[in-house]
Amino acid sequence: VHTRDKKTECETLQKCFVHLENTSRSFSMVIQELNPELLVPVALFYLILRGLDTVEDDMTIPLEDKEPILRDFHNIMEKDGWNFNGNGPDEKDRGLLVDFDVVITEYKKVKPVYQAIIKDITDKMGNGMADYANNAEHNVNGVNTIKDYELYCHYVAGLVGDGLTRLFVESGLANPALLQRPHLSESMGQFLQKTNIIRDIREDFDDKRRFWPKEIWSKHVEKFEDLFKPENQTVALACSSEMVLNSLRHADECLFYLAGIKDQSVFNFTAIPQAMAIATLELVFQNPKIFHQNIKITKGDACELMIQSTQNLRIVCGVFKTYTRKIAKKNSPTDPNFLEISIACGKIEQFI
Ligand code: PS7
Ligand code: MN
Ligand code: MN
Ligand code: MN
Ligand code: MN
Ligand code: MN
Repeated sequence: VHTRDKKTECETLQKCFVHLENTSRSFSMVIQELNPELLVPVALFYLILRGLDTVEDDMTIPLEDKEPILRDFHNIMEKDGWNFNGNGPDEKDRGLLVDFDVVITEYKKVKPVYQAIIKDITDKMGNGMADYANNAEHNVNGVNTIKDYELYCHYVAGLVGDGLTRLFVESGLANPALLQRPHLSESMGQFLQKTNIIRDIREDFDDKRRFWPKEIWSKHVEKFEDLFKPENQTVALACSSEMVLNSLRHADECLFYLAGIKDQSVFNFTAIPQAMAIATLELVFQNPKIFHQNIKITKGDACELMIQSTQNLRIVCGVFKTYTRKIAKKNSPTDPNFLEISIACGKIEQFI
């Protein structure tokens, strides 16, 4: 059921949707089926943050050019006609920034209350990303403490959870009580981002970016690059288990968050990425491939998850249980975090 109304869309908005489809496989579909009140605001929120992330991710942009763009992006996104040609030729979403003026034009047509939320989150995220851009204070040779790791995940994902929750509540589609429990929207973002960081370890390493915190990896290996050596596979897997455990601890709060969503289209939009994340977490758990290549859940599994996550909370809890049971099955008593992982999986069993 596409709620998007193509006939009444002007040319710039159509171009925005082309960029949405080009930049995200998983999000474009769920965004286009959102409640009409939020469809366009959330699509533009996505494109603005995707643009910001395309600057953050590009390691060919010199830091002296990158930092001011990240810090000022919340003003840049309001400059009529602005676009950016500075990405390297290999940056996958460079086309969005080359054409960014269409996003700016459409953003300015959004209801002012929604614009204010989008701008506030972009301001905080851009400044947070700049703090962590390579060789900056928090990220000299990678992230150091678990606290720094969680602060990075707050900037790039926890804040998205906050902004989306404010949009859902402002439009009457979610329980306002969610705003009194900011931990829950934070966990929705943290769970997605931490799972992404575990899965992307090889790709990020090749890009000279290190998001696994030293406080965790140093318990298992002496140098970060040792994680990738075949002779260290056992300790590297123990390290990845600790990373998985750290992410898994958000799973129960994600299910509590989903219980606060009233609207079916918002439920689907919020539940699908979480279901994909728990399946991805199971896939990366005790999987030595993560240190050598980028792995993904199969198309078939993704389809199945999409169908299940668009039913109701009970079914989504069932999906979480299915995958935490698989994690528990792979969990080994020789793993230093065996007991903790087993407890974290057990917590999910208590849900309806
Ligand atoms: C506004 C829909 C639903 C309460 C582009 C959706 C990068 C995992 O780290 O490029 O560069 O490798 O693979 C989405 C909470 C954010 C968090 C965040 C905006 C869920 C720019 C998604 C998505 C909150 C910052 C994957 C966080 O990108 O990552 C909208 C509720 C964007 C959500 C980034 C990461 C997304 C991510 P990386 P990716
Ligand atoms: Mn990215
Ligand atoms: Mn990024
Ligand atoms: Mn990336
Ligand atoms: Mn990625
Ligand atoms: Mn990543």
